[in-house]
Amino acid sequence: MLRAIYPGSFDPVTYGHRDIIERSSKIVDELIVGVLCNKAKMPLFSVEERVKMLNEVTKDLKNIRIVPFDGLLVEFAAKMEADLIIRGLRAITDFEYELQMSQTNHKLEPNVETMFLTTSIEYSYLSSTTVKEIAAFGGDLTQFVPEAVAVELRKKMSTKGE
Ligand code: COD
Repeated sequence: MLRAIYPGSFDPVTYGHRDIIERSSKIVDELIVGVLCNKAKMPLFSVEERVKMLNEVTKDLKNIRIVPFDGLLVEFAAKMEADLIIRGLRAITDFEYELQMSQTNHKLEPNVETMFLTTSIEYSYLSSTTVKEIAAFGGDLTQFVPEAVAVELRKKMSTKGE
């Protein structure tokens, strides 16, 4: 039984994340999508909102669990009895951060390996940050996030600053 964790902020989940989730779910027996609670990161969406959107956009996938976490990723991985951490790699700019993170995690917990999936070409430019910026200026979100997420983004932007 191979169990992996795909951790992230998912603020909000994009088609890029969804693609990594779907591809990973075919490699492992169970995939736990770990959603970081950390309020210090000042996310646009609460952890409950991010979990809800992730549940919605992965409802067609069978071997997935969406679980919020706080604290160290390796401690969460140990608690979940995961064998692997999965991360997505877009451009070379991701590499330095990901290398440092995987090496730190390996020092902290040598039993958990990190595996990288390279982005699909059509999503290589896509990030939650870009999506939030497009939403803030009322741009078309169709190519970037599933409709359920676009609805939540539009709602959030219209109430922001109220
Ligand atoms: N295509 C492919 N992959 C993508 C795309 C895309 N278009 N967009 C994002 N991704 C990948 C990212 O590269 C990443 O692997 C994953 O999806 C999630 O991305 P984000 O941006 O939602 O999440 P991050 O990178 O902010 O998540 C960071 C963590 C929450 C994993 C990290 O901060 C963490 O582990 N925190 C806990 C504290 C801890 O243990 N710290 C020590 C680690 S060194």
